[in-house]
Amino acid sequence: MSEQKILTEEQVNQFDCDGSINVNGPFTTEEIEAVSKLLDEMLPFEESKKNNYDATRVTRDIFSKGGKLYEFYNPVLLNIYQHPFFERVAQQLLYTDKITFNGFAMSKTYPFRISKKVSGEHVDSKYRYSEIIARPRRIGISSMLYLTDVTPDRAPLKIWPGSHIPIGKHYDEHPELIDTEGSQRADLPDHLFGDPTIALAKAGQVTFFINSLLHGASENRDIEARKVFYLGLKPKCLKYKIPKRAKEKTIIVNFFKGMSLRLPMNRRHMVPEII
Ligand SMILES: O=C(O)CCC(=O)C(=O)O
Ligand SMILES: [Fe+2]
Repeated sequence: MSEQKILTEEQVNQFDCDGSINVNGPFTTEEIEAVSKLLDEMLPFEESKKNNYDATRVTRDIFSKGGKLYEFYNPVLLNIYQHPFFERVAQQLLYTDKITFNGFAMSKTYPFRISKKVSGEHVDSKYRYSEIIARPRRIGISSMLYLTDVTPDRAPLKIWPGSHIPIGKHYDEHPELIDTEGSQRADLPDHLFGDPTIALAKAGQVTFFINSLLHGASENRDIEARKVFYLGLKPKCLKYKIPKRAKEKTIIVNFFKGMSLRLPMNRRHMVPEII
């Protein structure tokens, strides 16, 4: 295990119980502002013609929603995701030295008055409890780097602490329900998950959470947009899963090949192998 530990034992334990933690990131105000400015250019407000379009959350990612993969090669973004901070934290949370990227996204959540709907309550992936408690864990985790402060009004992420545990036990009993997709709350077992908490943060902080934790977006009732850069991480030994809604597998393979060439030599081990 790496010498340089970022999280305290309490934080690691909290992640174990709650399925999420919020921590201080390593970036300077200038670095955060540079990404924030870039997101304004990359994610301008677009009125969609589709009725069900989620206008609160204009996102380009590698899996869907009109993602333009080359945008993630932007040096300002590369400077962020190549930072060893994410790898070091994931090493502690997943109990392995060998970590790879597991997905990229960015979002700008516009104020409610110009939005149509927010993303519902869901899990991003389905994991068995046995996979969560395995060492290394056999799960993916997400990190959300906040580029703006997140106040109660400014679309904080809603999280149901500890919900990954009953959800994981459900999938231990029903492994036939597991696929490469997430699930909406309505399709999860009828369990009392209790009240959600909201993830408040300062710009530059990072929320890490288990992809099978029940969570959801909330409305932005503020006047400023909320901006986030998302980085998925996984243990190297866990297969990179290409979701059904992804375009061609070769597009993803080529995206990561191009990323490898752009990363500094000593960061290339973070690129996942796609098989
Ligand atoms: O950004 C948020 O507040 C929630 C986003 C989310 O849960 C997702 O995209 O899967
Ligand atoms: Fe999600």
